[in-house]
Order: sequence, then structure tokens, then C-alpha cells
Amino acid sequence: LLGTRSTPTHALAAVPVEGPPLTVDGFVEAFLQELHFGQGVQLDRSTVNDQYLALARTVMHYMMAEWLETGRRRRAEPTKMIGYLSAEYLLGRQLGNALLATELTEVAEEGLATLGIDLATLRSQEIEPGLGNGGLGRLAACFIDSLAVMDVPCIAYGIRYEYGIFRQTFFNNRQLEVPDNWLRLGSPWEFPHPERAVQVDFGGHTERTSDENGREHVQWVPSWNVQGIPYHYMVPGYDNKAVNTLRLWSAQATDAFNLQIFNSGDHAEAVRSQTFAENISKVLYPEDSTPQGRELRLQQQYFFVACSLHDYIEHTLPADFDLRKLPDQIIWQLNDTHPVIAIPELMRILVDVKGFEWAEAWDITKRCFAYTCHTLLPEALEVWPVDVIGRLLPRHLEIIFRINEDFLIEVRERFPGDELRVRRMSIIAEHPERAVRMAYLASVAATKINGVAALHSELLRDKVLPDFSEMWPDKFTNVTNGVTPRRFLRLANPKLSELITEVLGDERWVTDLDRLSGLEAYADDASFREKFRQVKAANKTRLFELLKRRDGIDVAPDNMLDVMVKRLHEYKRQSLKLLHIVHLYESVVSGRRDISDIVPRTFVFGAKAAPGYHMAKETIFLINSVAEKINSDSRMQGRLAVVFPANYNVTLAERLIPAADLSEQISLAGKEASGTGNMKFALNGALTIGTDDGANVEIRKLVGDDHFFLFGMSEPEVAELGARGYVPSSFYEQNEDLRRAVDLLGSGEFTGSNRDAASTVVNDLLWNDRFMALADFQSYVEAQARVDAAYADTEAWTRSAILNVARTGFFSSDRSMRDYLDRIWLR
Ligand code: GPV
Repeated sequence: LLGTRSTPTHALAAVPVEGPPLTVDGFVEAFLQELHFGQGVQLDRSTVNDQYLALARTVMHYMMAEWLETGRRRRAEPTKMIGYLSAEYLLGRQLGNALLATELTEVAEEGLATLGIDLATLRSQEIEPGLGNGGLGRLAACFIDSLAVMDVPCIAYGIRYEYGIFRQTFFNNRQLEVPDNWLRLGSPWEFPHPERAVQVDFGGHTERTSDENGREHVQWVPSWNVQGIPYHYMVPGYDNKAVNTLRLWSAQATDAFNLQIFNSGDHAEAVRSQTFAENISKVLYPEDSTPQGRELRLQQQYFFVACSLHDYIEHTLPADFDLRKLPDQIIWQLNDTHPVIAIPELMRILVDVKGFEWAEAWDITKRCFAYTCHTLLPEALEVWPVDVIGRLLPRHLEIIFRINEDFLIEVRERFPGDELRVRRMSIIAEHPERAVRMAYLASVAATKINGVAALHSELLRDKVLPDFSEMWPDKFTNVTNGVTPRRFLRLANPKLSELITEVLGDERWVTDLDRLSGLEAYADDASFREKFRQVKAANKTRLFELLKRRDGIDVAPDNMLDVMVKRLHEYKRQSLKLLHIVHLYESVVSGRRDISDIVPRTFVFGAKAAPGYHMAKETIFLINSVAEKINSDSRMQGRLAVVFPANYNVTLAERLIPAADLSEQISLAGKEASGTGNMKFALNGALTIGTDDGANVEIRKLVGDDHFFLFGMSEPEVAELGARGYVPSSFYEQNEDLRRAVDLLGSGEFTGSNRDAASTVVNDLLWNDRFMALADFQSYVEAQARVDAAYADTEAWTRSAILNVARTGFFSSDRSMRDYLDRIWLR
């Protein structure tokens, strides 16, 4: 293979690199160069796509200079590095952020205008790289943004899926999935390095030999392999000249493997083997918080992890590096369990390849990894059947068994005679089939284990991994999630940003979000409140124009905008939101309430369902059906509306969130690990209606009870009701509003008198309702009435909205990164 360290030219002094001049003329010249010599087209013949690609490449020239300089500076003074391992990065569009980072936005706008080109048009040409499912992937994107902004050395590693998260469309109110061919118009933000390819082995068996000292050596004899080609993405900081690297791996057939078959005359087989190899990075698994036990997924996981460790050890570290010092140089952060196979992989490298004794290798490995858990749902904890791992990675399975053996000895020493505990804690589950519990493997090896919000970390310690926290209390810590203020405030909400900068006097808040507290004083300033409302109104107009263009949806301009956007999942309870809407509708059409008593609202949903998640898809169908009925009912005109734009993604989030009045965060308490959408809404001046769950707990504490609509059972109350035995139908029977809403939903009223279409969801609510929507219904409806009353007092509402912005600076992902550095990475 061609993978190499840098060639001997390093003896030559590095030449300082400079980007094009930061002037309008300099920019225009660089842009035309790219158009002519990059795209091979003259301006008068160029398409919007030509112009977009040339613009992206031009901006990259500016970033590239800083990227090279960052690398040079870091090599001169090596410090400990973060190796972020994540199977998902939900990046969103790159252009706006790159322009912001290079301070080129105005220059580009002006320069392009002199050529008769509209920057906004080029920005909307970009297809966002949807290389993630939802919260977990978006969190990774926020984190790497913050690390660059803080100039912390980090290489983020992942997979360059050829197809990202599917594009959602609706047909007859049902979700259809269209493949996301995001690379089809070219992808200017990446550059491949085929000369840095890494070979990844799979399958086969192991062989044992002893040397003259009687020491056993294990040799893995794999049966097939692929190669990983790295694609580099620059991750720019902000106003600090630092640019980090995101390295995504793409799978290809190895040349040797191909050639062998090709030469044997079987051309068809050669093509087949190539297809087989390339399948590994072909498509993102569209599941969110549910494990999908497909062998290809394990191949993906091992593929990117093996490439990444090899890349770091063989290509990034100096050639003569003493691996005993590895923990001083790198900490691998495991973004949930998807990359946990890195643990036995590092052991394999140290013991089998580098010749370390097991004990020393384990001592090194234990100090190189930290593990973040992102869930509380037991069914979302990944397990891999022993026979699947054994077939794909026989040596790794042996290593896992050995780690487990040593670990269980330790458990027996600590808790003599407690065989029940030993069985509970074993990395290998015996039932229903022998399988590796990846979260346990991670917990045994990691220096630190963290949850993603205060409540989550507590429950993780006490309910998900109680035996592990008893054994190693100091391993457990919390880092509350955060979101990047660059993308989700500065870029997504330019009008609010301008207003904030105006009153705070400068833009330092963009990298120091606690400064938003300076807005507190203005909450009582009537003229400021008026400006704040104008910003919100302008953001609504901007959103409604987009929805008109994008989906042909008309939205009444003056309604309260009530938004629930997130993946569709039962625990998130979109069905509870739906029950509330149907309840309002029913109370009007039945004549029990006058429509004029209801504060005019537009309900917005955005949600993708995993293609194989039946209940979630039926819920989407039901939401669309209810929307169709309500929106076409003349009695509701301008008073109640439900809109559900298809294909909620980062790009749409950036328009939706700044326009929202009310943020729906209504998961059953104890189920949402954190949530991060909740933070984005609060920072953009929406008020939250929410349960005491995930990061809602911390949001409420910071903004204050008077500016947050709390409802529902607390986590201990949920546990108690569960223990008593929850009977949803008893809530149905005892609550007339609920009964009427459920009955209407199940009657076929919304589904063309086809009762069956609604029955999946309605029957589940009545007879199962695992996430207790019916139990929280009354409390939810009451909280919504408080929302109506609060919204009617415009000045007080605006004041609350301003205080939400002023008090949520804590949720910057810059703060999350500081916490990781203090509590995990630099400990
Ligand atoms: I596990 N999360 C996700 O998006 N996908 C997953 O597979 C798993 C977790 C989410 C959680 O559901 C959110 O509560 C959390 O805010 C987010 O991860 C980031 O931590």
C-alpha cells in the first residue's frame, strides 16, 4: 500500500503559505481563477452549480493557509490530542460557516455582486452532508466546531458515507424514503488522500506459536480485506486562525485483491468484490437510538476505527515514538458504543503487532479511551452476537474474552462470593444468545464514562450501570451537552445576532456565550422588547417564504408558532402533541369551546422515522392526516393550523428555530438523555413547554420557573407508576377530554373513515403506552393553557423570551468542551 509518512523533503524549511488577499478585488480574482481553472468555464456560460463550486473552492483557499499553519504550529509544540471517534457527523451546510470563519461574508457578497451573482442563491445550491441521524451526529459536529474555535488539537474520525440520511418525502400522507445522493453535484469541501490509504482486514482465523522463551504469539490470518481512503475536511475556528481536521474514511477494494481475481480471468467476480468492498461505506444506517444488529454495521464500525487508529499510530505520531507514552499524546473519545471495537483493536496492535506484554498493553489501553453514553433506553445499548464478531473479527473476539476473564477476576476479588454480580457484570451476555455488551466493554476499559446531561449522568450511574459505578465511582462524570453558537445563533439568526451585538457593544459573545447575561437588563426595556419582537417577526416571515417555496405551504403570519422537531420516536411522544391538537380541534367542533377562546397557533412538526420503525411511520401518517383535516376546515382558518414540512434537516432547523415561539420538549421523564434542540430554541428566544427530562432540567433551572412551562411526572414518579402497574385505559376512562380526543382520533375522522389506519397508534396508546402519554395528558393540556394565557400578555412573553436568551449561554458547546478538558481529557 501507498500509505506513507511525509517524504524526506521535510529537511527543507516550510514556506509560509498565504491565502488570497482579504479584499473584494483579491476575492473576485481568486473566484474567477477557480471558475476558469477549477471548473473550466467562463462566467457567462457558468451554471449556479459552477459558481457555487468555484466559490467553495475559493473560500477553501483562505482556510487552507490557516490549516497548514495550524499543523506547522502544532508539530513544533506537540501537546495531547483529542481523537474523536464517531460513526456520525451531521455537519449541515458548509459554505455559510466557512465564510463566517474566514470573515469573508461581506467581501464575498460584495465581490460576487460586482459579477452579478447573488451569494444567497449560491448558498442555497449546497446539498448538506447528512452523515448522521439526529442528536448524536449533530452533537459531534458542534463539538468539533468548538474544539477548533478553542484551538484544541483534535482529529475527528468517521465514515464518508456515499449516501447519508435518507431524504423524506410524503405520499398519501405516508413517509417515503429517497436515497440521499449528496455527492452528485460535486463535493468541494473534501479532498481525498489515496496515498494515505489504510488496509483493513476481516475474517479468517488465528494461529498460535511459541518463541524460545515459551511466550505465545498470536497471528491473525484474515480472509479478506478492503482499503480505507481518507477524505479530509477542514474544521475552521472563529477569529483565531486555527483549523482542525475531520478525516472521513471511504472503503475501496484493495488493488491486490482485485488484481488477483481479475488476472484469473473472472472479471465479473473482480467487479463483484469491488462492489462488496465499497458497500462498507455506501450508506448510513438510518436508525436513531436503536441498535441495528446487521453485520454490515459492525463492518462499518471496525472499518473506520481500524483506519483511524492506524492513521494516528503509523502516520501521525513520529516514526520512533515510544508507545508506552501513548496516553500522554492522545485520548480517544468514544461517541457512544459505535466505535468501541477500537478497544480490542488497540490491544491487538500493541500485543500482536508491536510485541507488548498483555499487562502493559492493557495498562496503556485503559488510559487511552473515554466513553460517552447517549441513552437510557435499555434496548438502545448495542450488543453483538459472539458468532458475528467471531466470524468477522476472530482475533478481536479472543481479546474481548481475555479482557472479560481478567475483569471478572477483579470483580470476584472485590466482591467475593457474589456470583450473581459476576454474571450481571460480564461483558459477555449469555441470554438470549451469547453476545458482547459493547457498553460494558467500554465501561471496563475507559478512564471516564460520562452522560450528556445532569439527570442523565445520575440515572446512568444509578440505573444503567449501577454495578460499574459501585466498583469504580470515580470513573463516572457528567458533561452536559451544548450547541455551537456560531451556527445556531450567529449564522441562523443574523437579526438577533445584530441586536445582541448592538446592546452588548461587541461580538465577543460569539465565542464567550456567558456574555449573553448582559441582555438581562434589557428585558425590562420596552424599546428593546419591541426590537426583539421585530426580529422574531422577521424570522417568521423568512421561514414562511421558505416553506412556501420549498413545500408550497401557506402559513398564517400572526399565529403563535409552536414547534416540535426531532426524530420520530415513541419516547419523544409526538403522539402526545397530536392528542393535544386533536383535543383543541374536538373541543371547538363539538361546540364546547368557541374558536375565539383559543390563542391562534400554528403547530409545526419535523421528524423522520427509521424506515423499519412501524409505529413511528404510522404516527407520521396520523399527523399528516390530522393536518390535512384541520387545515381544510374553514372554521379553523387562521386560528389552528398544522404544518409538517418533509425532510427536516440541519438546513431547515436553521430557519425554523429562530422563528419559533414555543419549543416542545415533551419526552417521558427519564428517557431523553439530553436533547440539544431544546437548547437551540431557548437561545433563539423560544419558551419551552417540557417535562423534567434530560437537559430540560438544567434549562429550567437557569431560566427560572416563571419562564418555562413544566408539566408531567418526574422521573421518580414515572418509576413509581411503572412499579405500581400502569394501566393507560384507566386514564382514558377517567378523563373526558382525553376520551373524546382518543375517540375522535380512532374514529376515522382524520383518515378517510378508515379506522384501521389510525388504530395502530390509538390501540397502542390505549393498551400499551409504554411512554405514558395518557398519564401526562391532563398535565400537558393544563400547561398549554398556561402557555395561552402567557402568550396573550405580549410584553411579559417577550420579557420571558429575552430572559431565555440571556440565561442560556451555559449551553454553548464551547463550555461542554471545557468540561471535557477539565473532567476527562486532561486528567
Ligand atoms: I444512543 N442519541 C442519538 O441521537 N442517537 C443515538 O443513537 C443515541 C442517542 C441522542 C439522544 O437521544 C439525545 O437525548 C442526546 O441529546 C443526543 O444523542 C446527544 O447526546
